Amino acid sequence: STLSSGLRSALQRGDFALRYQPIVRLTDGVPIGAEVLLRWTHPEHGPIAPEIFIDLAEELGLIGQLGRWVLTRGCREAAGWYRELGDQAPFISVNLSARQLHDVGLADEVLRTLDEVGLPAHQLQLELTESALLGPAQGPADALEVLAEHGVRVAVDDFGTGYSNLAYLRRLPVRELKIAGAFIEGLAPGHPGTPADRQIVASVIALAHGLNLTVTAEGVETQEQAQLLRSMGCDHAQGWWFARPGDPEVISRMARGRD
Ligand code: G
Ligand code: G
Ligand code: MN
Ligand code: NA
Repeated sequence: STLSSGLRSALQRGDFALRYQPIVRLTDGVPIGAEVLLRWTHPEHGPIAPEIFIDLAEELGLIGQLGRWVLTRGCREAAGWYRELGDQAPFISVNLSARQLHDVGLADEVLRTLDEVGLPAHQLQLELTESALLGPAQGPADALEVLAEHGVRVAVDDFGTGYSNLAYLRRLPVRELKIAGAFIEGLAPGHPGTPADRQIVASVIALAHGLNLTVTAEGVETQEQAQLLRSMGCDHAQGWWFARPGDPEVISRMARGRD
């Protein structure tokens, strides 16, 4: 079958998988959060990259339905962590596309979902790219304001890879910057990108802290990168060095301190 018809029937059956990747505090390695990452395996074509099927879902007008599925499942999982661990539980970090942000019902839908599954708002983080946050649209800005007032965390995903217009940081209730993995890759000693990447990463950390935001480094693959980031004052990190995206039980086990 085609990708489109495959995606439609997968949505009818809820035939997707979610992987969870810990976001750790660099000072002590404690998992303070987990990013939820959507996966889809087409029955004939095998695993499809999220960039491809999420774009397709947007084109087909299915992103609302798919996004609700991810949000509900992710929040339900996190509600389980919260029931067990209370405020020690990791928050859940959900990616939202620009299209989802511009959906007029977003704030109501998110708040209703939190209520339904019994997850406090401060246990949810929404990740938005710079390009999604740019532009003058008042509706999405108001939705983020409402969500932030309830305690939902807003993070800028892939920070540094969008446009260099930072004005949105002044007018939106952003709590955290996530440094794109592309900049972290170059932190390895001997890597050709080292001097520039180190300067960029240091500047993003300074910018974040200057604005009272926390900062997460993504795509941390080595111990050297983790140590360097820690010494640079970066707050949080995620990447294969800590854990690959995996089963939700890995997160709860880490959070209980058994790992
Ligand atoms: O593991 P990784 O290949 O999942 O993710 C690739 C890209 O897909 C990333 O940019 C990530 O933000 C995005 N992505 C993963 N899961 C979701 C999701 O549930 N919703 C949206 N909008 N993007 C997602
Ligand atoms: O755009 P976003 O930051 O949401 O995408 C996260 C993507 O990064 C996912 O595709 C996830 O699988 C991937 N990822 C997570 N950790 C690592 C890592 O250490 N190295 C690399 N190369 N990719 C990673
Ligand atoms: Mn992300
Ligand atoms: Na990112």
